[in-house]
Amino acid sequence: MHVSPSSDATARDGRDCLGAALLARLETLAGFTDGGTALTRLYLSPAHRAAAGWLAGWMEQAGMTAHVDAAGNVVGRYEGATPGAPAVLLGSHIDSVRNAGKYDGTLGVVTAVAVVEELNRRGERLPFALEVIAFGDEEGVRFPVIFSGTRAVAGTFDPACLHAADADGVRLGEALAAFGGAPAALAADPATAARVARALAYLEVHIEQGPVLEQAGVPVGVVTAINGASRYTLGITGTAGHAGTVPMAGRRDALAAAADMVLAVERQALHTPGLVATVGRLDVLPGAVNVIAGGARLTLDVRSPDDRVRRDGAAAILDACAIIAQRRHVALSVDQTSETPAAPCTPALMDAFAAAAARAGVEPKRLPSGAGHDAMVFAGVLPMAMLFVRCRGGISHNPAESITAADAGLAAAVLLDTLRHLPVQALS
Ligand code: HGY
Ligand code: MN
Ligand code: MN
Repeated sequence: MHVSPSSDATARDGRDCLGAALLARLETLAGFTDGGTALTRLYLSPAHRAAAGWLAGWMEQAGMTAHVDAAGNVVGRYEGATPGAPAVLLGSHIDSVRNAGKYDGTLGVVTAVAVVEELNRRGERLPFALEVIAFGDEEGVRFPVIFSGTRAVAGTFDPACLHAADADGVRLGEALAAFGGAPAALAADPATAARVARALAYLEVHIEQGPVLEQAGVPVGVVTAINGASRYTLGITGTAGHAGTVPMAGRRDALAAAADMVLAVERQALHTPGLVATVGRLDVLPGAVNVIAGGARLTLDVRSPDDRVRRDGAAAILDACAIIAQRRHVALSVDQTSETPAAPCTPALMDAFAAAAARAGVEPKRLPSGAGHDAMVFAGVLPMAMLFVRCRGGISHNPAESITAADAGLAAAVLLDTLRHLPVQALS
């Protein structure tokens, strides 16, 4: 990463050159997909394994030792001035949603490796080690659990999630063993993968996934807090029947009940300040044009910067769904699949990011994150902070996700400069 600190123009050219190299790496990484029209890379899938292999190779070229840990994360380590010194953890995730963009998660991993590559090129060692971690399960799309890899590193892994099954009935533990992870070790002692005991902090670069930075005309932002999130799976059981013969009155139509519930979710969130709620997936059984739906299953995602607003909002939504089920004489089951509290970022690290951005000539905007991130799993475990990068139109979880080479290069330069000026004393 040839970021020369000489003149502003030269520094900017160096950053743009680096940014173009980062985008090229991200293009290559996007090629590891599970198929479909755009990028889909699910936890422990063949595409995840291929991406992990490519990434480990690049990490080693960049001067790190690299391995896949018990939970399927790719971990690269670059020693500090004293071998075996405690590490600052850097990274993000390389799993994606379905039909994803190329930058969600991967930008944070590729930026972190590029920073190590530059330090290694210069033969520069920091007062601490660096560990770059590519988490494999941030999105929680394949299995009905989330942050499996991140929680393993943070020491909060729940062995019960090894039994979570995907849509094909494959259990997470089985898939992890096939991937090269160590489910038995995680089941016996979840702390086997924990890396926080000898870590100083966690820093993450990530696209904003919203429009705030672009509207403010600012390339990078410092995250103040990450919204909390609750996820549920709702099951609705009615009575399947012949679409042509069953009278309308008295039907127990599971899809019609689900439709009522989806609108109840939207209504509650629209009328509750600071609350967002989404039904992202709806499966219908048996799913035939001439059959009244006997069953339906929907996912529910509820978020807020305020944990009380989120919990009260989720409770109100579930109450409304129960009333709809009763009125329509269908059965309703509710399974909460995850809950992650809102996570404030560490002021000293936020200030370190802001100072580095200022040294690069950018006055960063401070903003909350509506999206969840691996960083939130480290709240209360390690000092943590995030640097956001502007993305076009705030579009994300969409193949149209887009960033510029200049912004990517700036983010890498800011991350490197933050590490060179890290207030280590303020972190203990
Ligand atoms: O859902 C989220 O906020 C993140 O993209 N996993
Ligand atoms: Mn995402
Ligand atoms: Mn993400």
